[in-house]
This record gives sequence, structure tokens and C-alpha cells, in this order.
Amino acid sequence: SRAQTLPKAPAHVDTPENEFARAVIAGLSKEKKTLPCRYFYDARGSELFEDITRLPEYYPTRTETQILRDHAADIVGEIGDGELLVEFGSGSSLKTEILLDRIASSIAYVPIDVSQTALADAKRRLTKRYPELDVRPIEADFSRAIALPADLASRRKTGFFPGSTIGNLAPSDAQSLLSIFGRALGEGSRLIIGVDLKKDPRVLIEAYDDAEGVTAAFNLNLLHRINRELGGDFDEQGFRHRALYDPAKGRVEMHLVSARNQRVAICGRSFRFRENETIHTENSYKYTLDQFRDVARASGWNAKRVWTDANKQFSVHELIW
Ligand code: AVJ
Repeated sequence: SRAQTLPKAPAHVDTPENEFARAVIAGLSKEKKTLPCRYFYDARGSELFEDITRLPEYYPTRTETQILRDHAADIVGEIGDGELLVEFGSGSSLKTEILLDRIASSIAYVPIDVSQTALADAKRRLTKRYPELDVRPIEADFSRAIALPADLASRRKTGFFPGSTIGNLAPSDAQSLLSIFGRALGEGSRLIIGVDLKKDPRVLIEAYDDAEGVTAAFNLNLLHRINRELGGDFDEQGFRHRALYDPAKGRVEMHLVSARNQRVAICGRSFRFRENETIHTENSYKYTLDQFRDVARASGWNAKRVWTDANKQFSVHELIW
């Protein structure tokens, strides 16, 4: 039984449900329709994203993993006893193990994520694998200002932000987020951040429009989620996945293209779609090494070392605050 109206909570109460509802209504009411990409990751969406990371066309995850493996000793080299490793949007903390395997010192690990279950699973797995590791999860949205636990605040810190998640943000917003991280970590801290690189647009587009259609399913799942959680009546056959590269903006865009003129009801409202009208669902910005260093510097970080793969597909930067 689908809810036909906005969820019951009063408008000023920010329940997760009506935050989603308000974001969807606002995005679909715009001249150029948009939906925020952070809503891709319900249970099914997270599963589909895991599948994406294993696709032959989706090079970022395996390339970053290889860079971290090849240079783990270098990357963690300076992390000594009592220091803190802080991960922003830690999810399953899988890439973290590549670093933890190389850290001989006794440190504390602070995974920050919005998912309580992901944090609990990660803590259980890591505590078993690294009995000496002090795991101190924080359930929070990393894009809001974060306060580290008071007893850990004075320790030397390394931030970790892999996956090119920074690519979802326009450079000006990326700059703001990097400043938030710098202020959260404090003077003298380091940040290890994964950033996808500019390359042949055909390679980029294939990575976001794979032959198996997994990325298409990931994109379309957002419509399923709206149907299920907000009582929408999107017809999945009515929309098609599209990925394109905008060289001027330096970003891959994902869209859902309306196959025909149609109306869709959501939360008791009706939205009209013209044939070929699109909903812009995600941006994935790509950088040159210098472009990313410029954003980092503008945000208050000093760009230090950088590691890449032999084909220069992906980069891992070291920044100092
Ligand atoms: C998780 C934001 C890094 O932009 O490559 C993958 C998300 N979207 N395929 C990316 C994504 C479609 C991914 N990030």
C-alpha cells in the first residue's frame, strides 16, 4: 500500500523520509529536472554499485585499489603510535584494510558514515582482523561539520577519502568540502584522497554506460526507490539511462531520459515529462593532476605527494593542512 501524500511528520521535522520527499519534489519542479545522487544508495542501489565496481568498463575502483596496494608502505609511512586514521564516508571500510595491513603502530580508526549497519559490520570485521586497533565509529554525514571525540582530538591525524567521491561535487563545492575536512582534522593533519583523472571520453562514457546495463539499472533504481518510498508511479519502461561527457565542464553526467510524453504522480503531485526530456541524476567530475592540486590549494591544503597507475587513469593525492 503506497502512501499517497507526504509522510506524516510536520514539515519542520527533518525525518529522513520527508527530506527525501522534499529533495525529489524540489528537483523535479525545476526547469531542468534533477535528482540528488546521494539517494542512489538504498539497499538495492548499494548492491548495484558493488556490481559496478566489478565491471570490466568501470576502471576507477580496481585502479585505485591497485595504486593503494602498490604504494601502501609509502602512503602510511609516517603514521606512528597513537595517531588517528579518519575515513569520510567509510561504507564497508574495504580499501582501508590495504592501509591497515601496512600500519605497524597502534592507532585509532574513526570511520564516519551515515549507515549504522555499515559501521557496525566494519567495526566487527576490523576488530577481529586487527585486535590492537581502536575502532571509534561516528554515525554522521561527512559533508556537515564533524567533531572528533574529545579524547582523540589532540592526536596526529590522517584523513582518508578514497573512491573519487569528491567527483560528485562541482569544483567550488569540492573546495568547500575539503575545507570542512581540514578544519575537522586540524593543523598539521594529512588527507589521502582518491581522484579520477581526465582521459579519452570514450573510456569515460563506457565506464558509466556498461554493456551489461548495470549502471543503467543503478540509475533507474532511483525511480523504483521513489515509487516505493514516496508512492510514486514511475514506469521504468518510460525512462532510459544516458551517460555523456561534457569536456567544457570536465564531467560525466548521468541522465534518465523520458521515452515519451508522460505524467508521473509522486506524493500526491503530478510531474509532466516531455519526450526526450531528462532528469539529471549525477555528475562525476574528472581532473588533471594540476587541476585537482589547484582546488586543494584554494581550499587551504598543501598538495604534497601524488600516486597514479601506469596509464594515468586515477590518482591518489597526499595533502597537508
Ligand atoms: C561513487 C561517485 C565515485 O562517480 O564514479 C559509478 C558513482 N555512478 N557509476 C562515480 C557512480 C555511476 C561513482 N562515485
